[in-house]
Amino acid sequence: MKLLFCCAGTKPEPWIAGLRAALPAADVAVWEPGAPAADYAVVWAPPQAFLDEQPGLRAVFNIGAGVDALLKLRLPPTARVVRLDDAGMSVQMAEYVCHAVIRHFREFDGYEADVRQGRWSYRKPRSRADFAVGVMGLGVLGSRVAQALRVFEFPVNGWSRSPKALDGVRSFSGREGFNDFLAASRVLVNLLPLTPDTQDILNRDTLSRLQPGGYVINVARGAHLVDEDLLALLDEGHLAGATLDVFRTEPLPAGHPFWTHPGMTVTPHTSARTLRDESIAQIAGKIRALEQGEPIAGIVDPVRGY
Ligand code: NDP
Ligand code: OXD
Repeated sequence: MKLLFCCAGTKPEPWIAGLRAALPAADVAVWEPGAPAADYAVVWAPPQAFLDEQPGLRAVFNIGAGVDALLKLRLPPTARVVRLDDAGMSVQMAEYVCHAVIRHFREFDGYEADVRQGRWSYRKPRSRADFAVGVMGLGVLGSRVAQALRVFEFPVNGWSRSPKALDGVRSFSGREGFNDFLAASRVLVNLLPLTPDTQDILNRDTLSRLQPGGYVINVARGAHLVDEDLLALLDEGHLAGATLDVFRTEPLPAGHPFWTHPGMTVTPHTSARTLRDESIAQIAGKIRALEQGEPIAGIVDPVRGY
């Protein structure tokens, strides 16, 4: 069985060594143009030429959870696209989002600014009942995030395509449930996949429906958010701030207003990193299952887009 590795911006040597150790019977190599036909591919942002050269691939393993960029390419007709299924990402995402929510709720940025100026001052405690958090997307990452927020006793709303039953999380679903979900939320966390249905979903109309003093946390994809609409609602005072980890153009271009806007916290697409060892173990386990004719989790539905 032959496996090719083709991941832009990723040092291949440790991945190749790890994949060889996990799959001793496999022939594992870094893709180069003209490579012989392979059965499986491990990819991140591969060139179209790679996929065109490998029409016989049985499965393409994406070393990320989001497959929006991969699905824009022409894929081998029989290849299943397989996303990373947690592999150590959900706990990181829960840390990141809880940190952002708590930092905002407890006004820790205000305290940091005070202390830097030598000021010992108190702020009035806020009621967490006034800070309902709405989590868009209750999949592998969103459901973990929603449950982590419940530990801190925030009211938590969740929105997904199909209804969900998560302990302590108020479930809203479908287009018909979206406006009620927004109206019930003050802090909005985006963990949707980027698909034609969800592109630009964070816009003036939807963000205006959040409770006054709303706060936006986007950890999914930059193209979910209409940048100018967020900036306008911040400037008008309907929104209190935002924490953004993902952007339409990455790295965030120099001079973009998000770098310096007060109330805005920016991080460089780092909320949930791909962990090499966990990912290799998961991919190798799935390849062994496929070789035995067994079903695997994490197969992407190309029509749904996630
Ligand atoms: P999943 O596929 O497991 O979950 C997606 C969720 O979104 C599901 O609950 C699904 O509903 C819901 N959903 C999809 N489309 C719609 C829609 N049109 N309306 C309402 N709900 C919808 O994805 P993950 O949780 O694993 O990951 C989510 C995204 O997070 C990734 O696609 C990626 O873009 C981003 N990500 C960002 C990272 C970062 O470092 N910033 C790291 C990893 C991922 P249903 O359950 O009903 O199908
Ligand atoms: C992912 C990401 O989709 O890192 O896994 O954004």
